[in-house]
Amino acid sequence: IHMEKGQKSDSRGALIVLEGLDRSGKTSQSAKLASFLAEKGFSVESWRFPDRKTCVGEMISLYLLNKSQLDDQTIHLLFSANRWEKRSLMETKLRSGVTLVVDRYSYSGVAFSAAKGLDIQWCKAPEMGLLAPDLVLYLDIPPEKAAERGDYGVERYEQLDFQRKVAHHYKILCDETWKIVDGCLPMEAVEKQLREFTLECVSKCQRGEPLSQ
Ligand code: DGP
Ligand code: NA
Ligand code: NA
Repeated sequence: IHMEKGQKSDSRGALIVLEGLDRSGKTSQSAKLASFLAEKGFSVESWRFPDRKTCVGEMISLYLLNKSQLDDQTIHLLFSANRWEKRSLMETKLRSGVTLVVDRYSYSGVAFSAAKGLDIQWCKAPEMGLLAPDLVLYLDIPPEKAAERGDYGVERYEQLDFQRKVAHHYKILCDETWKIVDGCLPMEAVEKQLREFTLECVSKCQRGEPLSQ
């Protein structure tokens, strides 16, 4: 969607997505990034997908905890539905000037399902029409390094061989909206790079860059 003529198009929020393998540090970095923006005086919210609190999200959570079995196509569509059920709220927030820092989005949807061998175009189809991020921050970490981090292996997808395949598919999805940050750097260095890319993006959106799908 593009802003209609005559509509005030300045100062919409930015849609900033963090992506990466499990244990890449996304979750703590998203939280830090959101607090940084809040301290700077931006109106900001921290979101994550899957959102396990909705009905669809509860089904996803049971699946991830190996408490339910679903075939690959079914869980794929549930993850996608979980993003769709938040789409209109997401648009309202962005248009009202709230920047969203989102831990995982459609790229996780495609990379994780394609890693199971599903056709990549089939995987992308249900994501079409969701809002396009203004910036994707990819925390790049070798799967072997991630596997050494605490609590690894608790959930379904935290298996080294599988995460190697996910990493491969993320590399295929990478485009010009992505900024790749070395997730093996010290936390503060990662934080600094994420802040720089984010500030650049946020000011662009404030200048009236339209939202797109
Ligand atoms: P997280 O709460 O960020 O740890 O994510 C839970 C797990 O679900 C993690 O292994 C990544 C995976 N995941 C996130 N989004 C999707 C998705 O859309 N599709 C699939 N198949 N997996 C996803
Ligand atoms: Na995880
Ligand atoms: Na996470």
